[in-house]
Amino acid sequence: MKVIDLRSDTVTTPTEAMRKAMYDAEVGDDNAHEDPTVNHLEDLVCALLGKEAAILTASGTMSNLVAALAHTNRGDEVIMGSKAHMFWNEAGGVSTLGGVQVQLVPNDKGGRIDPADVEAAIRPDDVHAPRTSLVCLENTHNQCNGSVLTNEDMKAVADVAHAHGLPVHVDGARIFNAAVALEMPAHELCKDVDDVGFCLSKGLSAPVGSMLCGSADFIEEARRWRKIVGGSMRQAGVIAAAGVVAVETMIDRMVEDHAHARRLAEGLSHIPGINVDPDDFQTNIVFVGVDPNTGSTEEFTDRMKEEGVLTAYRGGGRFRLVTHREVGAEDIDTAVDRIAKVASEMRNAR
Ligand code: TLP
Repeated sequence: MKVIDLRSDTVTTPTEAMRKAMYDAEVGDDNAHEDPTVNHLEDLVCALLGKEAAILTASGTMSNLVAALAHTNRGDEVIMGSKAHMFWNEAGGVSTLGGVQVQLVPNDKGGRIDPADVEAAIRPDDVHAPRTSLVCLENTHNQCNGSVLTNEDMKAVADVAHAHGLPVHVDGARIFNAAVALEMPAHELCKDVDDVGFCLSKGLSAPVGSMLCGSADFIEEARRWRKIVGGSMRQAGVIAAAGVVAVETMIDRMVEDHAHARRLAEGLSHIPGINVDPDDFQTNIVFVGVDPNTGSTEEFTDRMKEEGVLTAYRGGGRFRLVTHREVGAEDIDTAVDRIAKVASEMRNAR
């Protein structure tokens, strides 16, 4: 039985072209900013994101962490959405290592935060209050069905933040999914925010790495913080070489992942016992609700695993499926059939 791995787009493996580029990569010491392949990748992503400077980090978590560390001081406060990956899934790094606390404002279904809520959350200059020093957005928004923030959504928050002298960091782990879904260049999408981190190792299929992009001053500061957290690598051109292939060849094909997510959601929407509205999904992430009359989400996803369909983010009555380069249309149809079988067997057993 072929296993269909829909746990995440992080499961994608490097392409032949990436492996070859890694083998052939010209390298130097990136700790001294002397690796020609890393420097080339930085130039490419600066042009793509419309920012002055960039650094390579080990992961999306590290990009978010060094961004927060570079923007804040101990005792400060960071504002972010109530469903932010930075809050839920990054082991509390900003608090643990930065000594900052987080204030959450509600995320709506589309992953947006309300600029009025941000305004209300900004602390007054008062000895009793921590200092607000950063506002974070997430685009696409993982927990909110992979939803896309438009340039206007991000600008509305950035206008409030900037009026208070605060920078805006975007956890853009999947920013190119957003740009592709909006049919808009990423630099246009990100022009009103200060910095953006994005992952090379998700839908872009590179094996390792993330890029953080922003102003030259900010990236200089982030470079220090990357050193402090142990993320300043040496001959990192071996990693960057795959990143170059990723940004040059893997962005446009994401339309396929989005079409497959749509096909998946439509197929699943006809299955009794689970709840999926295809209109909820704009990119490559599909959350599926399990009707309590069918059984528990844990039971359902365990059964799916036995049928060779892997999922993640299970709990709270739902689980997540993510499309990527290594699942084709046929795999999607097979996954739908297998999930239909599980749903029917579980319903009949009750
Ligand atoms: N997301 C992963 C993990 O949560 C398991 C996934 O499978 O979706 N920001 C966002 C929005 C992310 O979704 C992720 C990873 C990260 C940051 C962190 O990236 P990594 O895993 O490279 O540290």
